[in-house]
Amino acid sequence: MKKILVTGALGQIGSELTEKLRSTYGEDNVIASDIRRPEQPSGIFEEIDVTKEKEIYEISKKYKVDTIIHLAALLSAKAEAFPKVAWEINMGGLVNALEAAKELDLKFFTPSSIGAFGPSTPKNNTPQDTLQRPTTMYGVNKVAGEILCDYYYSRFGVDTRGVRFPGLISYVTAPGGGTTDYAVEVYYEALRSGTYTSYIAKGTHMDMMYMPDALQAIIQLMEADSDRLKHRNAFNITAMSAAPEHFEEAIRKHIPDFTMDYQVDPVRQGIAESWPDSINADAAKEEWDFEAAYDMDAMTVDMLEKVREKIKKNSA
Ligand code: AKB
Repeated sequence: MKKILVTGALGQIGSELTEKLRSTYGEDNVIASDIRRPEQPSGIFEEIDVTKEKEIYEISKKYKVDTIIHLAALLSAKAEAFPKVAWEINMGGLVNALEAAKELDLKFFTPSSIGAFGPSTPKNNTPQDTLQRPTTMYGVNKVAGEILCDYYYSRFGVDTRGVRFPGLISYVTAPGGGTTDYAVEVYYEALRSGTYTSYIAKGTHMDMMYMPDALQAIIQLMEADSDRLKHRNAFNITAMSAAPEHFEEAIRKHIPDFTMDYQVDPVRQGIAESWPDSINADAAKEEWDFEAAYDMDAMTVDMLEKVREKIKKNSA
């Protein structure tokens, strides 16, 4: 990768990825884009509505990029509330981005998710290649997106690559409309009020990952030797399988009085239950050497420190 366009650059992944790419590949070699302008602009930014057929193409051409990292998407809970809009953004945006990559001969990354699996998928140690019949609109978009990206690779030779992200935990930009968002909220509430009410039930396991590992995964996969890749769209990756009580336990090591109770949201609980409890990420390790650096305890130490600083700064 030398010159990169990021769509959805103001989102949870995009805001941090853009900074990391700029420090790795050079400030002027990363074009951030989103549907709205940032409040505090820094670096090159372009407004792009991914659902407009030619906008990704025009901006990619204007800056002569060699890679598109397409992140613009609606997450699972939001997509369940607005399925038709989700289809338009998640699938319409993806096909426009893939067309730009095809026309301009660009490398291409877009994330899939553990949401690409469904209730009939093996729940534990979910294999890389397995049954995928998701029961959510987000899952339908993700599995269709994986197949579409593979199609652009085999039919048109576009160098498409992707990972199935687990729930991502970060302190810079809040996730919006996901099922795994509780795993971010819990840290803020632990520090603000010492208590958190989880909308996901005790004992509900999902794969999770700290954002630095997720960013590393994107860069490592995009820089991986193409000849080693037997899979493309998309690789299972994970750092931990966790339920709400595991966050409670880890936070209590630092905030002993922290308490957690439960008020389950049936929609997000239903989505969570349709996803795997733990996925197998051997293919990512074998084909491009991916291994997460942060486990629950290391992530919790860092999250509490960073969120504490943020709360202090915002209240100053
Ligand atoms: C969501 O909860 O929708 C996302 C995801 C796992 O894809 N965080």
